[in-house]
Amino acid sequence: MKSAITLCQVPEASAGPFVFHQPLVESFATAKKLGYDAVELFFPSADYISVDDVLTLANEHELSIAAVGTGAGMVKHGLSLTDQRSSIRAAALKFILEMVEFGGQLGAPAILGSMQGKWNEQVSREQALSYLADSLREAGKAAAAHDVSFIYEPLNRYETNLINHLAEGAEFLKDHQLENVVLLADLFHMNIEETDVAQAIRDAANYVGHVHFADSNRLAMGLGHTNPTPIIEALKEIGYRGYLSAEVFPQPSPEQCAAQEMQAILEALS
Ligand code: LER
Ligand code: MN
Repeated sequence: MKSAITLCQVPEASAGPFVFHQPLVESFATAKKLGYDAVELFFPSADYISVDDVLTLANEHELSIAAVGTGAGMVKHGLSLTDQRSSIRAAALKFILEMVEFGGQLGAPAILGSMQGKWNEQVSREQALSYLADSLREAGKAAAAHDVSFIYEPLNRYETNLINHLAEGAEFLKDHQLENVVLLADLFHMNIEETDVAQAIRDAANYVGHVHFADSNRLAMGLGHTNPTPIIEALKEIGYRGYLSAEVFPQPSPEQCAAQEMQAILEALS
């Protein structure tokens, strides 16, 4: 398993669970200094910075790009893949596919989190899940052209009412035969929703493609009450070789948070 840390350049998400909000050069340098293997990027859109400029930063600091988030499509542009308006759904899918292209050129998968939206009085659960499946199919196909997966993230009940558990996510991907789409195990969401986080990981073994390594309170691992040991054992057991990515609140400070998370990752993997 490898380590990654989140870098956010979206002002609308300045209070979100992302560690570094500083200029990219500074953030890349600190991530490298603290021993991270990779960074996970949260940008306002796919044209925020050129692929070449990101590659230059990555090469200079010997960091990989673990993944690119798409949440700005929701928090900045108000887009959702399950919106009742077809124009918004189309714009949402366009945004996601642009992020898939951007990430793909960096060898990184894109993540669908908050842009999955919610079902409501205007859009039934069945209809919303059908929209979601159609978009995941497109995104999986587009990602395959770059030899990366597309990552779908079940969220906790306060963020979506579509899919809250890893098992439901795995079943959804299987039932709809969604190729090249994997699941994100965000330990914060799972702490709220799963009966047993480690067992949920084992049960979704073939689908786990990325991990947000957050403690129960969404602080760096070690600052809440999650015991990471059985979770790491489960990840080892299923042969997970991807990232443990620090999508956590930058407390008590971004640097202290990043150092704490790195220490927890090193302990977990030792
Ligand atoms: C995104 O990875 C995520 O976990 C969401 O909770 C962000 O709102
Ligand atoms: Mn997450």
